[in-house]
Amino acid sequence: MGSIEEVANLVEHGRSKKVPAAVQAALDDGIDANDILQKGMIDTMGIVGEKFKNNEIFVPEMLVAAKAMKAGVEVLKPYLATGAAGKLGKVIIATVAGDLHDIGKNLVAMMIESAGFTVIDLGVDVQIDKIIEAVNENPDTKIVALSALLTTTMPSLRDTVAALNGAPFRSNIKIMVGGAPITQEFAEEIGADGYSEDAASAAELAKKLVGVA
Ligand code: B1M
Repeated sequence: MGSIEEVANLVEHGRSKKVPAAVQAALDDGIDANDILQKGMIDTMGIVGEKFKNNEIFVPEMLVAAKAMKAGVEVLKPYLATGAAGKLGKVIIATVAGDLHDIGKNLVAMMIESAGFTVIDLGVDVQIDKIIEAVNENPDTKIVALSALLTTTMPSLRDTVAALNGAPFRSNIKIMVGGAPITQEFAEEIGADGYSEDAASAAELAKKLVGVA
């Protein structure tokens, strides 16, 4: 019998090898993929983060939990993806310089892709020059999507958006930002075109920014 509790327990304790089978068992028992993602994985990472903050666990435990979640997301992917990829244009996505967190960014990339965009994922800790270069190499880019997960990398997000705002191609692209410490207010303050709180609303926002929603 599969259950969300089992997935959550395995993710929390970083049991990467066991997570895929537990996710599959939950799916086979008819549990909704979005519930497995939210309650079994995203909420669990919240618990992991709290334990880290309280010095109950340390960076290695956070890292193995992240790896376990990634292994689970791989199984969920086909159940979460819906649309035909590519039709709505190109999105360049990155986690900003200094920031190594990629789970949220990967989920956003997956949802945007399944909404119908082609996603170019530049990865984590991406320097400003690399993002500018990627847009120059892909002049048909519609959106640059930037993720920041640390309060200490919010200035990096600000600098990246400022650089994009000063680039000659600015009028051809939209900039969207997100990540746990980011707010609508901060997004507006740094001159981004849009902010969204989670991966599902990021896909909606992307469509809105290109005028199809
Ligand atoms: Co780090 N970490 N971490 N960490 N980590 C947090 C973020 C933290 C909140 C934990 C805590 O203290 N409670 C804390 C930040 C505190 C702060 O900023 N004030 C923290 C810290 C302190 C650190 C280090 C500094 C620890 C250290 O070394 N002492 C260090 C920094 C490294 C660096 O980046 N330079 C560090 C390292 C790591 C690991 C590498 C070990 C690992 C990341 C592995 C990986 O990503 N491959 C890790 C992890 C796993 C976490 C927690 C536990 C989980 C993050 C996560 O994946 N969440 C995290 C605690 C937490 O989040 N509660 C924590 C699940 C994910 C689905 O959520 O990323 O928020 P999230 O994405 C969401 C939304 O934010 C949004 O949609 C996503 C899906 O719904 N979203 C967007 C994200 N990007 C978006 C873009 C958009 C729109 C929406 O548009 C473009």
